Amino acid sequence: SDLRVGVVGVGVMGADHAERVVRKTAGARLVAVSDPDWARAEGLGARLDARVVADPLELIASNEVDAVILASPGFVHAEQLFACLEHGKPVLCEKPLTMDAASALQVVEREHKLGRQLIQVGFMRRFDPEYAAMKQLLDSGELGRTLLLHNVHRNKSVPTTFRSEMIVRDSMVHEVDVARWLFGSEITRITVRTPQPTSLVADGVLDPQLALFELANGAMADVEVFVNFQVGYEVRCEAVAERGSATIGLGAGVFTRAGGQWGGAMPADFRVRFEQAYDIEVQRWVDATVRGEIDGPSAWDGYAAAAVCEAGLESLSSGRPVEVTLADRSKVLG
Ligand code: ISE
Repeated sequence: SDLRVGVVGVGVMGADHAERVVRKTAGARLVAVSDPDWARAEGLGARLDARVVADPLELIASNEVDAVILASPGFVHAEQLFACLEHGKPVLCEKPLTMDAASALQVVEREHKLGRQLIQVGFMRRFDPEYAAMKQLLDSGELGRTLLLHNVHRNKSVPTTFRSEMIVRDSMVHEVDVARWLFGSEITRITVRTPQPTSLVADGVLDPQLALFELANGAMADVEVFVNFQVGYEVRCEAVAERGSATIGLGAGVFTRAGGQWGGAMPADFRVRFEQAYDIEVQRWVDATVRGEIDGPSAWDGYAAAAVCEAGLESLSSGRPVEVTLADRSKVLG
């Protein structure tokens, strides 16, 4: 029988996942949704034929729910993750795992005590066919050792509530995971600097931001995150290796040349650019959950990203490099 999925938080991402479970995901069905905005939850529940549960912890505890997708804001993830662990519910938790390293490490330790992996973190770029192909090429050794990553991560625009810290914790966090995953190495130092901000942003928000990640294996990654780019949604990555480079994110669909112009269309937002990645991520998560073995980005991946972002926030305010100190993985995970 189908995996009965509940979605907590039905804003932009949660509603997209709820639709995905109903319309595109084999072996799963949507049974319940929860959101503080009752009207929003009710509208979606009616449209997708799912029960509306006011209290997210009640949805998580419900014996009608086998697995949970957490698409609530980061500041309520810790409490909801502990509830998923307490009730033994496999959970796909949208990034960030939690708001800081300490709470993220608590989640890792609490899950480890259970003796089985229940948490997958929504680092969906690992499932994007372009990123997956790049990793395969780099891992093949054909280009030699990878030395550098150059990342560009642009949103067309974000709500005025999107502050400087969220640019690190909600957006740059993807490049933190991409760097850890492509290099297979931890980030040991982060520096975040900002130019004179764009005038097209709410007062006081430092946008764009430039970051430098230094990794334990000696490699480096630089990132431009610009969340009010105005033109469209654009995520590019170039890996520079000893005998060549690989670039993804140029996919502009059909390139046209007409009327003295050339170019292609840009997607409006991440749900369009990464639709396939989200589809693959959720299908793979359902299949793994049904098999009883979560094999996607782990709570440790979420913790490591939270620790790098916490150091990134410190560097954002000081403008100076900040060392990233992780717990001893062999001690924590035994
Ligand atoms: C959003 O939460 C995402 O995860 C998108 O991938 C990212 O591009 C966007 O900036 C975030 O707000």
